[in-house]
Parts: sequence; structure tokens; C-alpha cells
Amino acid sequence: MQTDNILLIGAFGQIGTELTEALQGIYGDAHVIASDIRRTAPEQAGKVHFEQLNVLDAKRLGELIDKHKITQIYHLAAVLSASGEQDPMFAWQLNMDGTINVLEAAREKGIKKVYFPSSIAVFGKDTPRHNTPQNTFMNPSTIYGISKLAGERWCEYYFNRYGLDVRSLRYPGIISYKTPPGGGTTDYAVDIYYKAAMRKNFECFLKEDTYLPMMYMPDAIKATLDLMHAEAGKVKIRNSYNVSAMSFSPKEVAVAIRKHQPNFKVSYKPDFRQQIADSWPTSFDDSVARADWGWKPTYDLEAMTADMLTNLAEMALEEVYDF
Ligand code: AKB
Repeated sequence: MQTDNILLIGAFGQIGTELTEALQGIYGDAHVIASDIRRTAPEQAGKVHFEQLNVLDAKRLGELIDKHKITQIYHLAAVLSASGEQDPMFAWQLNMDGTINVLEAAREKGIKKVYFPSSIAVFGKDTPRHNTPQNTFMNPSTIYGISKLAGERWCEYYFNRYGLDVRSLRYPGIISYKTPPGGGTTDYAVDIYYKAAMRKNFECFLKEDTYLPMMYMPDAIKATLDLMHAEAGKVKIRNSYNVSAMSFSPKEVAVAIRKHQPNFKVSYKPDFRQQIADSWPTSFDDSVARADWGWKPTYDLEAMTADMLTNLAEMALEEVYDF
């Protein structure tokens, strides 16, 4: 059997960095092509087969697919919720045109499988916020959420109309220590651990009782690969699956961190991101993903906190994280 060749787009981002490593482990370094608009990511330089790619450049995308005989695409390039509100037109262009470029190239070139990450941001103020179901009122208010919801619809359309095997997850906030996120509303839940590990106080841009669905990176990678490796017949949802692992507030993370560092202090100064968080689910019903392809998370808040603090303690944080 021929091994698949994988193209990751947006490979130097928070999820892309760790997904690249995981895919290299499964398919072998020679079969994984990491692409990003940035030319180099210091921590990845030399470790991956890299191609520079702006996903808005459809011609180059097609050339890379041909050059590397690509059979699967993971399309991770996107402007997130908070950054999207700073420049809505650019966010729409990158998120929407980028996704359509990927779907169209996949259709034209006969790509076997495409992965498209969606988000809790596809939900809005009319959505039931607690234990948000798979199918419900959506009405997102951020340009990021609007573009992700439109992206989900395009994915389902390509599946129904062209038989393209597109798979997608609605990620909650993702917490990780290897590559910081950028421009999201859930980013506080990463920043707080970095500050704790640096023995600094943390000022939170959300109110202390703001609950959001969250997931630790190892679970996010597992969910992505479990979905992508599931038998096609088990993938019954072709817009995007709700997946979750936990739900917590800034106050609860602070309490979990204080079990390891009793002197850790947090203050609260909500900004425009509070309104975004208030429009999103507080917790997520992912029972459809569990039933269809066996999704099951591993980490809860306590286990994640212990692992984050242990790993961050070993890193030279002042060098990798710019507050
Ligand atoms: C964001 O906060 O914008 C993202 C997301 C929830 O999709 N982390």
C-alpha cells in the first residue's frame, strides 16, 4: 500500500506545530510537508520538510500538491476571534478564500482527505450556552465565527456535491505549552500558566466567572487523528463535530494552579474579549462524536495543570514567550 503524503497549511501555529510532529510519527518525516506563511519557525527549523505558502495563493497551493504528490491536507491557517475583530475584512478574506482555495484544489487534484478545524465560535447569543448540542441555533457574532460557520457549510457542500472526504472538529479553547496561540479569546487559559511558571502575577482579560469549553493539546491532537483515521462510514457529520474535554473559569484555573504555587495572584480587567466569550457556549455536548467514532478525552483540569506546570518549569520562558 502506498503511504499518504500530507500537507499541513499553517503548520507553525499552536495546533500545527504539534500536529506536524504527530503526523511525522505516523507517516514518517519524508511524507509530511509543513507549510506556513512564515518562512521559519526557529523551534521547527531543520526538523521538518518545509515549504513557504500563503493559502491565498491558489496557484502555489496547486503546485505544492503536484510537487509532493499530496494525498491529504490539514488546513490550519486562520485568523482567530480577537484578531479577527481588529481587521474583519482581512479575517474574512484569509479564513474564507483560504478555505475555498483548499477545497477547490482538493477537488481538482483528487485529494483523498481534507481536515478543516472549526470552533465553538460558530455559536452565538441565541445558542443554548450550557451543554450546547451538536445541532442548534448558531448566529455567531464574530467575523471568525461567521467565517468558520460558512467554512463548515462549504465542507459539507463539497462532501455532498463532489464526494470530497472533508472532516472537521469544533475545537474549544486549546491549552498547550509548546507553541503559544495568537489572537484568540481563550488564549488567557494558556497565558495564565506561562505567568505562573514565570512566578509572575497574571492580569486576566476575562471576568473570573467566565466559563468556556476547553481541551488540553494532547487530547486535541488525539481527537483530530481519531477523526481523520476513522472509517468513512463512521463520520456521519460532514459539517463539524462538537468535541470537548472540560469547562472552567479563570477563577477555577487559578485555584488549580495555587495547589502547586500557593502564592500565585490573578487580577481581572475584562476588555472587548469579554463580549466574545459571553456569546460562546460555557460547556459543550460532544455525545455525537463519542457515539460516531469513539471520542473520549484523557485530561481534566487537575491533570492538565500538573502537566503544564511540569513542562513549563523546564523551559526558558523569557525566550519563547513575549508578554
Ligand atoms: C479563539 O479563542 O478564537 C480560538 C477558538 C475558541 O477557536 N481559540
